[in-house]
Amino acid sequence: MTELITPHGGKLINLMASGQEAAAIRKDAIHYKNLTLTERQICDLELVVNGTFSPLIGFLKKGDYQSVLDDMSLMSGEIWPIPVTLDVSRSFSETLNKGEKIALRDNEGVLLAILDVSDIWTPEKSEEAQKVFGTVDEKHPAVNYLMHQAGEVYIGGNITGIEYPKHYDYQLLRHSPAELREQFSKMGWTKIVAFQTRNPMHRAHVELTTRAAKEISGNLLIHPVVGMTKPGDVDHYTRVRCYQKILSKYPSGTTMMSLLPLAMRMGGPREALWHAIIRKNYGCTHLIVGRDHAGPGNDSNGNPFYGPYDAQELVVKYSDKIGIKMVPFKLMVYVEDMAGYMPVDEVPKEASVLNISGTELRRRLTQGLDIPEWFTYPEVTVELRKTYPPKSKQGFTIFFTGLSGSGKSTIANGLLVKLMEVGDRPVTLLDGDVVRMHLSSELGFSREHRDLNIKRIGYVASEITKNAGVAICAPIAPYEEPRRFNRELISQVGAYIEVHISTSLEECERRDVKGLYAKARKGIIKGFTGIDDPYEVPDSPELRVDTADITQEQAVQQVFLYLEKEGFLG
Ligand code: PPS
Repeated sequence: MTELITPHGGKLINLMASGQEAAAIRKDAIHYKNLTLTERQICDLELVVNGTFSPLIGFLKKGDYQSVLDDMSLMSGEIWPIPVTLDVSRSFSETLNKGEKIALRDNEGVLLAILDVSDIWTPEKSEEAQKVFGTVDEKHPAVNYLMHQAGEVYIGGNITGIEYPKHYDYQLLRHSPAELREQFSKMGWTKIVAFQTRNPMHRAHVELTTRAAKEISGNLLIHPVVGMTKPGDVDHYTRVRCYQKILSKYPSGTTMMSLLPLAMRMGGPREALWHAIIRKNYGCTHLIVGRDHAGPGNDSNGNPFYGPYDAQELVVKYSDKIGIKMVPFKLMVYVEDMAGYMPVDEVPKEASVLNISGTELRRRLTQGLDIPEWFTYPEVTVELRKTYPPKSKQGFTIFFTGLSGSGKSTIANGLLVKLMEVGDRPVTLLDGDVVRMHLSSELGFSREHRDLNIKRIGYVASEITKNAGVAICAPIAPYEEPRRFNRELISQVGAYIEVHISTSLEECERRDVKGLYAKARKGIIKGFTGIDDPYEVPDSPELRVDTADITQEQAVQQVFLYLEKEGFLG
């Protein structure tokens, strides 16, 4: 461990072993127990090792943990508001002894660090939730994580870093605290205000950050979080492309950007204080804290988890003690008459004010509607439109389900041709028989095998959908559970449209194109859907089509018109 003292931000810890030490430790580590870290633990580890979390020198030990919960400080008295803990399963914890070393690895087995286990304990999770986040409501993302994803047992101890987690994205935009302090020093920046963000930036943010830098007569650090943010946030690739466009809007030489691989907790006031300590460690002198800083939205009763200015109050209270000042900001709104932005509390009473919320922005993007220039820069809109294309350009999966002989394949083939005629997206047909030949050739028709078959189809369809293509699937898919699974998977990356081909068993059996019903009735084929294996009728498909009394062309038209009505066709 080294401690660096610089004019920027005081003491800074670095837990990375030197090359020689690391080589020796790697040899010993083959005898240690291994722990594969989760995504969040890897974020935490990187920031403990590189000094972002100074004065921490490992994952919290039991005494420090309790002190953080009760007093927002370590046992040494230094302010620390968020428990940075290493959670593991009970079964793993039972193999451990205090005093042993364990190897912390990423999911490819790369050795990242060694932990000297000094404490092993079972935390009272609801106490932690209540004391740190002020609630046990599982709608709070960090409470939800704590209750449902975090392991039952915590292990605390000091860390020795061996290798930083690999980042293949934006390497030149990532800095350790020491590197950033060094850069500030080179540029002669002495007063630096940091702007923390997990969202794309627009004109209001540029206005706000410019005012903040002027207010302190200093420079600006755009410091976006690219580790883990709130589920559902705009992905960091899109955001970084937007930030890069935004950077050109500041007077040259005044502003720089660095990416922070922090795993946010959305912990409101305590998190704001954490953000302030982190920025102090990066050599900043000020942090902008706006309205509802690091707020997780509303609780189960529809009320905000934190008051809009709770975070500002807490940061101000501890500002002197932690050694960084706050630049508070109110919500910035666009005042039409003045053709400019101003803090909401400074707007003259009679003036008309404009604002576009994140939700409204998403709506406009997915419907291909105008994004006004008073709100954001055209270059930013172009980047956002790449990630949120209008429905007519998004990928989708159309999932036919129904009995053998119900007409699924015929309609799927007809629809394939219709969509090829339109020609605006690549289309892939995953027909039941074809999938069974190429993707699931080793599978039979047991429940287990059918589930596997349907989930494989769902996986392929989700990849096609994610990449803006159309996947047409046409298996029997007789069971509800794998259908629901696919719907959930695919809905995250595009639209999912379930079409139940509801042609009756009698009609399918009457057609018996392949002669399989006859065989099933005679018991030559066992476990045949509709005969001696169930078909669970979908409760609420997007569309139901019965092919008994209509032509094949009419059936295809029904599906095609549905797609048109819902805005999937240009
Ligand atoms: S499933 O349940 O979704 O995995 O079935 P799927 O992959 O669509 O395969 C159905 C085709 O396999 C033939 N076949 C059977 N179907 C149902 N039950 C049993 N036991 C069975 N054995 C073989 C049948 O020809 C199905 O094709 P389609 O096109 O649906 O008629």
